[in-house]
Amino acid sequence: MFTNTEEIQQCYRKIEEALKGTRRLVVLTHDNPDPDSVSSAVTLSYIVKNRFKVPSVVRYGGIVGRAENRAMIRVLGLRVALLTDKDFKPGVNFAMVDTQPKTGNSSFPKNRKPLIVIDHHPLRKTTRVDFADVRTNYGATATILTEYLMESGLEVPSTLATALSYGISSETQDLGREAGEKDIQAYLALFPLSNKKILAQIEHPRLPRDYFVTLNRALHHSFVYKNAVATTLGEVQNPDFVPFIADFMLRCERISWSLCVGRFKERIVVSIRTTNTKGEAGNFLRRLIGKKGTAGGHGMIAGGQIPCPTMEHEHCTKVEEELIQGFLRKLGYKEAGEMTPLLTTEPIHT
Ligand SMILES: [Mn+2]
Repeated sequence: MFTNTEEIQQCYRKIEEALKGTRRLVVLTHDNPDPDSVSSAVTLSYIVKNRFKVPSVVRYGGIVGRAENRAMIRVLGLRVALLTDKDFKPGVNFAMVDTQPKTGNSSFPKNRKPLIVIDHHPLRKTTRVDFADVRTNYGATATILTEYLMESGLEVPSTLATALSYGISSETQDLGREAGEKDIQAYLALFPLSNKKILAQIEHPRLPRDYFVTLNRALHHSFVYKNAVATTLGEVQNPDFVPFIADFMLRCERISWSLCVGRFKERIVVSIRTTNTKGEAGNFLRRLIGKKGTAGGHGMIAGGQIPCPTMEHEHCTKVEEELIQGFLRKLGYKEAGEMTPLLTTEPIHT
């Protein structure tokens, strides 16, 4: 069912070796962490503490924005905190989950080397690390950590099972997006151990007013061209709105590519989603953003950011406009200027 026991045990030996001399391990998620990275981080931290007896904490950068993600941390009482300068003490080493150094989506200093990387995004040439376990055929990093947990010989706390099962289901849209046999097996192993009432609370959280404000703005600032939709959100209260809206717009009939941009703290945040399983969204967005910023992702989902230090309105608008035009051109459209509003009063021809 899982990656075979021997393989995982071998990984455990390498981790043990890498951890020698470490007084404390900080497990870092990517910025604005999603359930996949939070559940992976708390699981790795649990294993390091209990199997290797090395003190460990979980840290993130950015903010936890999405209501479901906040609910997950609150309801499960997960101990995660913002990364600060105080975390960089002598004897402290770092692990990164669901991300790698220098990808532009984490707060890990560029001049440091982490000890451990566990991820399902393609291994970067620039990734220098003592132990890397990168499996791009996995739909979620949480699936990799589930395998570690199940082979750890440790008790599987319901909290972790619940977190990981939500990590897998949210990352793969209920096992429908980029999920493989491994993800399904991990989910099935976790489900009996997870707390269903808590899962329901996480999946259906109360929503803040700005959620509705942003949704309204998104609907009025979405434009369609053939099978593509582009949404400009302007300034957002939290950057998680950008991927959320990109996902939401992709649900529109006949749409197979969705681009959403928003402005948050001196950067333009970009998300791309596609229904095309061979869409290579990560590469698509990396090429689209080019040297202007950073981007990453995998087959059907991608995210990136472009720094805009002054955040001058006209400048941002121009950058966003170029992104949208580039998006349509990369999809093979030439006359990209003629997008029509999503909320049109014109009759829709099908
Ligand atoms: Mn992930």
